[in-house]
Amino acid sequence: MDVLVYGAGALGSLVGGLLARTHEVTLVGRDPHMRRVRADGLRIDGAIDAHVHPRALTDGTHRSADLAVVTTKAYDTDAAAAALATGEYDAVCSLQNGLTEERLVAALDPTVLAGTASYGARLVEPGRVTCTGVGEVVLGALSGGRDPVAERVGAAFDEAGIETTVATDMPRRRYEKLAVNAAINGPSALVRLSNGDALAGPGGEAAREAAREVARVARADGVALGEAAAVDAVERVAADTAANRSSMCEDVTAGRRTEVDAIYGAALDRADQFGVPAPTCRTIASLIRGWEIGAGVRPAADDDGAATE
Ligand code: KPL
Repeated sequence: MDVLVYGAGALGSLVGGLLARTHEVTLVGRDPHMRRVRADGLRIDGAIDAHVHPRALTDGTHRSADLAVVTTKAYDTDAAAAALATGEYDAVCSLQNGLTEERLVAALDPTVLAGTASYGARLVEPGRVTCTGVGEVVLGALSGGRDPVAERVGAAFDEAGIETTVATDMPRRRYEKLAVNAAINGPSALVRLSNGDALAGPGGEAAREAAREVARVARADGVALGEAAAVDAVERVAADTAANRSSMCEDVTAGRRTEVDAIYGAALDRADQFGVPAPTCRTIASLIRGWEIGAGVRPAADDDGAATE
């Protein structure tokens, strides 16, 4: 299969690099990483060892492939969609945090698959990504059910040795992932602790409550996700990634913009739409947005604390 990976940061490079063991892969990312991959190939170390030679570009416009995998930060989704809209793809699959797929659907003609990836990845230097944990890719039709395109993409991932599940219940899985992100990412970023320590400490109860709120929003949206199931998923991911720091914790530590809007913003938009109270998610969102404004990585705030770009 011909695959273009749009957003070759840590996770995109890992997934793209693993796919490149069996498929024709083009990575789209930033220099100096792309320059190094072009010159010396991409080295994967840590839990998986590989040295592969995908194409590496900094411009993802006017390309074509069987599949585009989107792995950008959630706030770059619209830019990714605009670039992909200039090319030709049979299918597009998001492996991003947050509920980004609807934005891809709004901008693109091809089938958009929903996906999650629990592989741990760290871009240690240009041209080298460390796999910090072998996880799983789950993908499937955005609105659920069986989908022949998802089956084909799942088979291609499997062929490349990526642990893959083709799921028929992506609406529930997307909300479960949102609950996990809402529970772990904000609280761990606020206390600057690893996922395990953040959940075990005094912030753990707020984290679990954020997950319960997302489960209530899911149910109001017609998706059967119980509060206990959402909390169980949080405990499982926190245990599996106990020593890792969440992407939001890494972003805050590095003084970068976070995915607060795609995670908490998405949950709160839906909470407001369905009239579900979500005070914990709202508090976490306002604290993270407040940090972003103070750090100069977010424009001034309106009354809700949302950016007024
Ligand atoms: O998705 C994650 C992230 O760091 O962004 C984890 C920590 C696995 C769950 O919130």
